[in-house]
Amino acid sequence: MKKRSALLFIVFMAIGAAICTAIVAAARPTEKVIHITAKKFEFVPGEITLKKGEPVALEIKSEDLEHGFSLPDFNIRMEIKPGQASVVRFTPDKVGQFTFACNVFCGSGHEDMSGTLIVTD
Ligand SMILES: [Cu+2]
Repeated sequence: MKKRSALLFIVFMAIGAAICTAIVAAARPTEKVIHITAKKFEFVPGEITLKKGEPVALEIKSEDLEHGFSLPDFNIRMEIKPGQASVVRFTPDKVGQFTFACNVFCGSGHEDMSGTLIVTD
């Protein structure tokens, strides 16, 4: 009898743990993934539209040489090395139009290497 209650206890604990895991997974908001390509001298896409409060992961790859990605309104700054994806996660907390740009000198068109982030309500 003792063995049986111990077994029941283990089964209940396992079910409880499974339920807790499912609740935690469901509570985590789904993150939107945006793939961006950086190349001389543009970002593709050059315009990104996001929703305020919606978590996002920007996955940026360089097609040629080292670039940067700077989005000062959201305190984002990162280096984009060729051959590897750089990922930044954030949740836009304000609505508006914001400029992102390359902040690593990459050649004579570097100054024009920028894009627009639109955050809607
Ligand atoms: Cu650049």
